[in-house]
Amino acid sequence: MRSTTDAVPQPSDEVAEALATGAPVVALESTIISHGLPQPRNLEVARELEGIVRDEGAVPATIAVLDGVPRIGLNEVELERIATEPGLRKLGQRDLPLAAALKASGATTVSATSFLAARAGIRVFATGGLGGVHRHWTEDQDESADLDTLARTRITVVCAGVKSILDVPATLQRLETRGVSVAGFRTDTFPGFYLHSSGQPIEWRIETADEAAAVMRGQDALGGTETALIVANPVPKEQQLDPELHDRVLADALAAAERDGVKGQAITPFLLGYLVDGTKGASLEANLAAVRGNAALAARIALAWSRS
Ligand code: PSU
Ligand code: MN
Repeated sequence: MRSTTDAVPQPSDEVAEALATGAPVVALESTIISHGLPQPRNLEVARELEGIVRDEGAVPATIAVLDGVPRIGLNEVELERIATEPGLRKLGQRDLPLAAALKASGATTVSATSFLAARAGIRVFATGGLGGVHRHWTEDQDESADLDTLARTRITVVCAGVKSILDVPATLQRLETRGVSVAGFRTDTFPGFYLHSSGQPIEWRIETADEAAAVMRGQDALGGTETALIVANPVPKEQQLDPELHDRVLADALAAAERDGVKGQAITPFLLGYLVDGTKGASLEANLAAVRGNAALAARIALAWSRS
């Protein structure tokens, strides 16, 4: 039989040791670094997120594919590659076997990161905003692979909702249809990524990291299809983007994407970049505030999970 070892997720020594001893570990994605944030801020943020997870007492595991190998936990030099390497690919779950075979490097989206984290034995993952159903879905059926992966992967994703560039009600509907559990963290409405609230109600609310861990135990006890838990953690109101500015610049961004024919994998980075420019960096600050909060909460959930 041929060896398949190259495609097997490879944890760093630190992550392997943490997993072996049952210590808390938090997975972090890399597409937000390579495609979601402008340079040189992206490298600072990559380091900062790892620091936040450590300060809370958990081990960070930033995930990416380097020279075909899925890596779980990156060192300083590898993190720098993700932040600076020109033309780095954006890899969803379906791209992983191709990257492995062709020894390609790429940053992993929520779908690829969730898949690899779960395979490596990591249960908790922090990101900014999930992908979802795009506006104009009826024309091009653009729905992020994030949703499909979360419908069949046992992972807890802490996020500030889904990116507000999307059709949020349609995305929530898809999560319901696909059986993905959603809980608001100290909120009754689904967060709006850059905004504290998207205005969409959600049915379940939890107040503590221990409650999140209890839900995770419930998932395992019930068995059945391996589905994810989304812990929707809003950006604090004081740090959100001004809603009026958000709506105005987003409308411009969507019109620009349509005019320029931006589609597929390129549309999310295009719209996020447009918002950063159009808000003179204010959207970036709100995005970062959301991600920081998610990294800290994910670490607290990983701690509660490791104790349970
Ligand atoms: N969250 C952020 N910024 C990002 C992303 C998430 O704050 O750039 C990335 C994630 O990797 C997510 C991806 O999986 O955007 C969604 O891309 P698409 O819509 O092409 O599936
Ligand atoms: Mn897409």
